[in-house]
Order: sequence, then structure tokens, then C-alpha cells
Amino acid sequence: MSSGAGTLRVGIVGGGFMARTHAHAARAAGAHVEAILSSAPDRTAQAAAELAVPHAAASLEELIDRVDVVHVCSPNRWHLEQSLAVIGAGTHVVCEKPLATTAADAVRLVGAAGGVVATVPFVYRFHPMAREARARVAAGDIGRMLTLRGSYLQDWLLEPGEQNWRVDPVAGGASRAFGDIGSHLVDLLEFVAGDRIARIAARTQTAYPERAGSTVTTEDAVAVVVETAGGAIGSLLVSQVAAGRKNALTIEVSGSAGAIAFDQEHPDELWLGGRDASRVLSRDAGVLSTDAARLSVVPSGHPMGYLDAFTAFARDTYAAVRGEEPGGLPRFADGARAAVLTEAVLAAAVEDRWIDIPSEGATT
Ligand code: SOE
Repeated sequence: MSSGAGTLRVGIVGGGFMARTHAHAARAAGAHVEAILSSAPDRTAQAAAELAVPHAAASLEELIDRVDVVHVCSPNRWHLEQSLAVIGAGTHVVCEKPLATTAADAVRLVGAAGGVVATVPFVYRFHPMAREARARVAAGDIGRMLTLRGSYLQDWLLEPGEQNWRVDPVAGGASRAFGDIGSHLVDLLEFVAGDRIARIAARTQTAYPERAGSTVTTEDAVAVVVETAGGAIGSLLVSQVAAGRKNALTIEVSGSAGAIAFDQEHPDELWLGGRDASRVLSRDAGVLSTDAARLSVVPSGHPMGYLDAFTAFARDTYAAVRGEEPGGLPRFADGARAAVLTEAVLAAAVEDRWIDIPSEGATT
């Protein structure tokens, strides 16, 4: 369907936490959530009622037919097939990460999506202070980048009895912790650093051989050593079994003239490290770079967070649908980049060797 100049109509595939988050973001960004499709008719009806979506779709084709943009928020195994169907109909698509369960399929989606707007919700890019970090690194504030480090730590799978579709390699993909949250980490780190990870070595850990009676093959934690194209070195730690850590995504880039650190659980602040003195910069549109100020939609002292970042992502996606070119919009190429890195991390761990990462991929 054509996007037109009026209110965009959005369809959502999925019925879980992400479907709820996407519906909220779509509405806050000014779209109309017209239709939803979940895994079975009763679940679709339930999701439609809970999210106040007028149309419970009976099929993907029917959903696509009613809307301008489809948000694919189903389990990972369906991303390729459903995104291809949406793109094939000439409809714009937002697809959750990981974009596909293999790097080859993610790259295939990039090729297929040429004629439509196709984005991936790497939403942590949309925190104003993450943009500020990016702007300051690009302006040379840290000098020559020497080291970088990042971690993404959660604890929602700490107990052996805890189970989720993401643990199953068929539903979620061969990599779990890295595909699910390491993908956000590498996207944000490369986005802020303005540099590319060029080589990696890695170790993975699976905390329990079984969860709720099923054998576990996907990893709970990953440690990675990286070298960048620009010559920096660094380390990444990703875990879904880190006691006490809920959604602790933190990054730090350090250079010859200073350092910058961002923590998504304290997203209204940026740590600016200096040899003589360090300081914490608070979000205040008056002192921020243009792009960060654009995303700072309430005055300083009024906390912004995850849902605001999600809304900003949806707003920029819809701006692209209307023909604008918002900077920093994560497209399918960025999703494929994260998928390539994820596959390389697993290969580095299994083969016990350094792996070179191809430089192609991301748009930003
Ligand atoms: C679960 O690990 C999860 O919901 C991820 O799937 C999201 O991408 C992340 O933003 C929060 O945690």
C-alpha cells in the first residue's frame, strides 16, 4: 500500500513484550496501529484486545494488505520469511533483531529490501546522550581512539529453571546471548566510536546443560577481545546470567585526549573522562549537539528512557517512509552487520582462533 501524506497505518506481527513496545512507540510517533497477527487465532484476538488494535488479522497477507508499515516482532526464526513477504508486497518493514538467524539470511534481506524502507530497532542509538557521545567522538574530543570496552549484562536467565523461546536454537538462532543483546552492544559501540570491529577472539559459556528438562546449546555469556579498523583494542562482555544486572548496557571509548562513557540505565548522563578532572554531563538541549538536542524532547531534569528511545526510532522510520533521511537510522544493513559479527563471535569461540570481520555492512 502507498504511504500517502496522512496518518501511517501500522501492522504488528507478534504478541509479546516487543509487540506491546512497538505498538506504544508507533502510536507515540503518530501512526495508527491498525492490525495485529500473533501465533494462533486466540492469541491474535487476545493481543488485539490487550493492545486495543482494531483488526485481528487471520493471515500475514491480510495484515500486509491493510497497512503501510509492518513491524515484525515474532520469534527470530520467522524474521526472514515474514520480512520477505512484507517486502515482496512493496510494504515498508521494521524487523526486530537479530534480523535473521544466520548472517547469510540477514544479508539476503538487505538485498531484497532495496525498494522499501527497512529498519531494525537498535533503539539504544536514540538516547540523546548516546548521540551526544557519537557527536563528541566524531568532533575529535577524545583524540585518537586507543581502547574501547562494552558490556551488556542481564540476569533474567540466571536460574536453571528459567526458560524462553530464545534459548531454543531453532526459534532463536544458534547464538542466544550475543544474537539477542550482543547485537545491540556492537551496534551501539560501532555507532558511537565511528569505527569498525575488524578482528575478534571469543569465548562462550553455557551456564547449565539443561533448562526445564531441555538440553541447552545456546550460550548464556560471551567474552570477546576486539581490534578495530582504526587500530584501537578492546573487550566486550555479554551475559544473561549476571546476578543483579537487569539491562546494563554500558560502553566506554578512550583516546589520547579523553574518554566518554554511556550507561543505558542512566541514559540522561554522559561521563566525560579527563586526566586532570572528569565530569558528568547532564542532558540539557542547550548544551547538546544538534542531533542529540533533536532527540531531547523534554527539558532537562525530566527523565527520558527506553520507551522514548523506541518512539524516536519509530518516528525516524516513519520520516524515512515519508521520504526524509534522518541521520543514524538503523537499517537492514546495520542488522546484517550485527548478524555477521554474531556469527563470527561463535566461530571464533568454537574454532579457538582470531577471525577477521568483513568491513561491509552498516549504513551509518
Ligand atoms: C531480552 O533480552 C531483551 O528484551 C532483548 O530482546 C531486547 O532487545 C533488549 O533491548 C532488552 O532485553
